[in-house]
Amino acid sequence: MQQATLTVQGMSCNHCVNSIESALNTLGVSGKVDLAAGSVSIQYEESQVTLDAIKEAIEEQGYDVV
Ligand SMILES: [Cu+2]
Repeated sequence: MQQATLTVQGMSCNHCVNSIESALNTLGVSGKVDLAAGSVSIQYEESQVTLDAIKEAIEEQGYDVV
């Protein structure tokens, strides 16, 4: 199990949190958004999904992974 914390720009409300967390869930990634910090903590299996795919999923929702 890998853990990482991504800095994500553009998150401002609970809608953003839900969009990102459900996009991550679709990939089988457990993610937790910290709105105040502007970060997303993720846990994922490297054999199942790449960090690039996770970043892409967040960007597809309209946010920028820094
Ligand atoms: Cu929002």
